[in-house]
Amino acid sequence: MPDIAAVKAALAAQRIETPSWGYGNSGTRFKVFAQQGVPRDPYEKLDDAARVHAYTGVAPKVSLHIPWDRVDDYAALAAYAKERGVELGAINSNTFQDDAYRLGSVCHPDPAVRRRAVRHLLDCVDIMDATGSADLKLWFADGTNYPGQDDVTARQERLAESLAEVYARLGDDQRMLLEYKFFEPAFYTTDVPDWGTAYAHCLKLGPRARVVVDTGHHAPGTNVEFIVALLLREGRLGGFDFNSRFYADDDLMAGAADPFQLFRIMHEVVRNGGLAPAAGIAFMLDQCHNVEAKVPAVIRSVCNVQEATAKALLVDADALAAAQRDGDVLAAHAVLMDAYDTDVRPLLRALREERGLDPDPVAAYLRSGRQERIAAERAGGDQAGWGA
Ligand code: PSV
Ligand code: MN
Ligand code: MN
Repeated sequence: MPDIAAVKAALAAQRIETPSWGYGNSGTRFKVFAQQGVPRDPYEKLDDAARVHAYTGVAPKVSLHIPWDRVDDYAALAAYAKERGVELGAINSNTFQDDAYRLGSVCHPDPAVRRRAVRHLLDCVDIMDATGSADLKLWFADGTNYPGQDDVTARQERLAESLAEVYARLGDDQRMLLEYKFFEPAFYTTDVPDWGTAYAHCLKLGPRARVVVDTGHHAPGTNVEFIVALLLREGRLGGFDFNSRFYADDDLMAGAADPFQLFRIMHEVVRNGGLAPAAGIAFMLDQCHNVEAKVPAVIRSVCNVQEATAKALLVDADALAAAQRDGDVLAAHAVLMDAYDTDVRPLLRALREERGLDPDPVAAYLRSGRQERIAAERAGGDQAGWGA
């Protein structure tokens, strides 16, 4: 049976990174519903993220999105984060909102547009130098809508060339994390549609290029945990963008739609050594809270990832290996389900109390009165970035 002290130590050591854009107003292409008290600038986003860390104890990093989080002085922003007990995490690029990118960015047929996109990615690396961020996270909206619109192979070549230029600019301690997504906004071909395409590019680039698995970026029925196991085995899993999907890229709270899938993913992470810091797996959230209150939603998501991790840590690895060796299908499945069916909330409550935290982070935040305070103080809060 797993040693509970070791399980607790692993849970206390896990780091979950929250996205700056999760704190801002967001919505669908139909409507952005403004909420009271949302941050008016990147500094206030960090204030919110710092509260999430204060209540959960495991969310000390914040991903930025450029240019949504544009400031004059990134070193000052990093210092501000530090003062509040958090640090800046992955820098997310944005090559999908300029008019110039109608036919793509790094895969665009026009070299001038590609140059503009690469310039932006290089600027993001400059920002990483200033903030001390280790990861450049790339998601490209590139693709085509109609058969024949562009040459699929030529687009791959342009992509490879662009990525190589950016990769060459990275420092020794910096990584490139390449995200894939099977469709949207392009509907016919997408230039990085799946893990295999991302992996092929990463392999050519070098060891500091790794794949990001955004849990919302797969076709229904895709076995995401298999992809996770495979990438871990190859040493090319860079991290996760956790969120939930019911239909497409829904960006709902992690663990809300399919907690069992999140458990299965975390089981592969634990089984394959992905929790160890040396594995270099970034556990990030990539979510938008369109209709629910934002800070408590991020806290809840962090707790959901913790719960899935706790259950995965409770899998009796010896019993599982023995049952698998014996070819005992039912016993092996039962070992996994025993862990999944365990109510880990008491364990997590105890862990938080041992660490001087409130056992119920969402309730503690809501009780604090901060939500009402920021609603009164922050007039005219900003959008996460859509339309920025
Ligand atoms: C768009 O699909 C997306 O949700 C990607 O997952 C990125 O990670 C995120 O936006 C931020 O650019
Ligand atoms: Mn993502
Ligand atoms: Mn997405």
